Amino acid sequence: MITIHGVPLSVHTRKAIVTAILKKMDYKFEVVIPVIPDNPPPNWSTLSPTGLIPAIQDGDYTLADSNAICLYLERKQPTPAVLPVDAKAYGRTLWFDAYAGGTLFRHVVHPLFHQTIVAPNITKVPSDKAVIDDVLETVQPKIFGYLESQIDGKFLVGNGTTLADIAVVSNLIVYQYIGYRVDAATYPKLSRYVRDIAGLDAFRRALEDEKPFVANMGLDRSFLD
Ligand SMILES: N[C@@H](CCC(=O)N[C@@H](CS)C(=O)NCC(=O)O)C(=O)O
Repeated sequence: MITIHGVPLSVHTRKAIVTAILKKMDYKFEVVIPVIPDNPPPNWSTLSPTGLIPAIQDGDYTLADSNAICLYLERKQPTPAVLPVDAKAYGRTLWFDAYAGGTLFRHVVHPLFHQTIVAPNITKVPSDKAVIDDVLETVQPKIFGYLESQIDGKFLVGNGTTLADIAVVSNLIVYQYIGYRVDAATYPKLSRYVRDIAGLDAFRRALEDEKPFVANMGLDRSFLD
């Protein structure tokens, strides 16, 4: 059985969890919270050379990085596939996974999560309102506008769930956990898309398992009601 190390409500850990659930792979979970000093286990730098979550263990094999992990799971359990066979669809899927991690997470979700949750609650530093305002007013509109322009149907790529949906929606769940909403008037396709993908069985199960962590951190789960 695979062990997934991380926090279930983290953007990148959820990617590994949803992929494992979709593929009906057995996994167990070990909580590692890198932002809490001394929380990671002693062998953490071996499991995750970057120190980031998630990392997995499969027997004596270890692997870090959500993208590497999801591609590993895809090879280990090819069906149902989260990567399309068609070359263009495959490329588009990898593009959205990269965009989700390198742009949506890095420039929107991570700074908002850091300023609203980590700074005031964990590192005990006041939130920087200027950073939050810049993300919401300048950065986010371009990114959400781009995603809105790319949605044409239930899924980002083709007719089924791919790593693109898992990566993008995993980000937008955390975005909503911290109290923000994808405005349906400005982004009607994106708002509907997130709701639909978060309602898929694999996401629902992952989100159900996150409940205790969400409650413990005082996050906002009302968008899932
Ligand atoms: N490229 C990495 C990014 C992982 C990442 O940024 N994880 C975040 C949580 S979602 C983390 O570990 N943050 C803790 C920290 O920054 O110390 C992946 O896809 O796994």
